[in-house]
Amino acid sequence: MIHNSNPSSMNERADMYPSRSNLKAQFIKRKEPIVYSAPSVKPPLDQSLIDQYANDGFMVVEDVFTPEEVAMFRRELNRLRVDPAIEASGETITEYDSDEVRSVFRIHQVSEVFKRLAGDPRLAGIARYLLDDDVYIHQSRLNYKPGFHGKEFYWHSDFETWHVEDGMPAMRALSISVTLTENHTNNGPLMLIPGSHKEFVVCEGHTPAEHFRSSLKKQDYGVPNDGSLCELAAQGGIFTATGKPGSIIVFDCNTMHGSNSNISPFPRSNAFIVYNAMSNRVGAPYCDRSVRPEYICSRDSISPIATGADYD
Ligand code: 6CS
Ligand code: FE
Repeated sequence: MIHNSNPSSMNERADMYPSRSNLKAQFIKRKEPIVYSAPSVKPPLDQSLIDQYANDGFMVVEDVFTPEEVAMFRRELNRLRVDPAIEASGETITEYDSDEVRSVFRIHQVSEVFKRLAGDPRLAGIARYLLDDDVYIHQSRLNYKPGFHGKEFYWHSDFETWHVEDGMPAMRALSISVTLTENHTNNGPLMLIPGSHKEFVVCEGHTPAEHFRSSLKKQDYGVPNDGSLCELAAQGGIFTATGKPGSIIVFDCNTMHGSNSNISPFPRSNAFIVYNAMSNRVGAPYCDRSVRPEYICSRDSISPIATGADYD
C-alpha cells in the first residue's frame, strides 16, 4: 500500500485528506493529535482508558448509566421509532430491504431526554477533555439494528465522510455510542480496528449526488477497498465492542469501524452522539456536491453545548 504524506489538494482550500477523487487507494499519515489535552490536565476517566484510546482509537466504559436511566432512554427510543412528526419529516431512515426503522437522526434536537444526554458531563466532559476545546453536536442518531432485520454498517471511517461530504477540516471530533440494549457477539455489535485511527484511508470512486439517500442505508462510496482493509486488520486485528446496556463506546472520528447484520432475535439499539471541536467547524464540502441536510450535519445550529448543569 502506498503511503503518501503530502497528496495534491483537489480544492483551493488546503485539503490534507483528499478522498474519492482520482487518487488511488492509499494511506495518509494522520497529522493531528488523538488526545488533545496536555498530559498535565487531569482526565475525567482512569488514565489507563485514556492510554487505550490514544493507542487503539477507542475505549469501552461499562456502567456509566444506571438501569433507571437506561429504562428512560429505552422508552424514548421506542417513542421516537414511531413518532409521526419524525416520520412525516422524511428524516427516518429505514432498512434498504424493509420498512424497519434503521436510524433516527438529530435526537439531541427532537428529544428532551437525548438533548440532556448529549449535554451530560459524563459524555460531554470526556469529549471536551479529548478534544481540548468547546464542543458542539455535529450529528446525533439512534441506530436501532432490530432483531432479524437490522442490516450491516459496512467498514468506514466517519471522518472520511464528514471531511469529504460535510467539509470537516481536521481530525478533531469523536463519537460516543451509548448501548441501550445488550450489545453481545450475536446481534451485530460495533467492530473497530485498533490503531486504524492513525492512518487516513483514501477511498476510490466519486461521491454520487445526494449520496446520503443511499449511504445511510447501505454505504458503497467512501468505503476502503479490500487491500486497505486487509492491511489495517493485519496490523491491528478486529475488536468487537460488547457491553451491557448503559455502557459507552468512545471512538475517534477516524477509527475504522463497522457492524454486521443482526439475524438474532435481540435488537442492538445504540444512541450515537458526535462531538466536534468548535475550532473544527464544518465548511464547504471537499467534494463537488451540495451540503448534506441539517439533520445529518449541523451547520445552522453550531453553538458550544452547555454543560450538564445547564440542563437541570
Ligand atoms: O454519513 C454519516 O454521517 C453516517 N454514516 C455512517 C455509516 N457512520 C457515521 C454517520 O452516521
Ligand atoms: Fe460510522
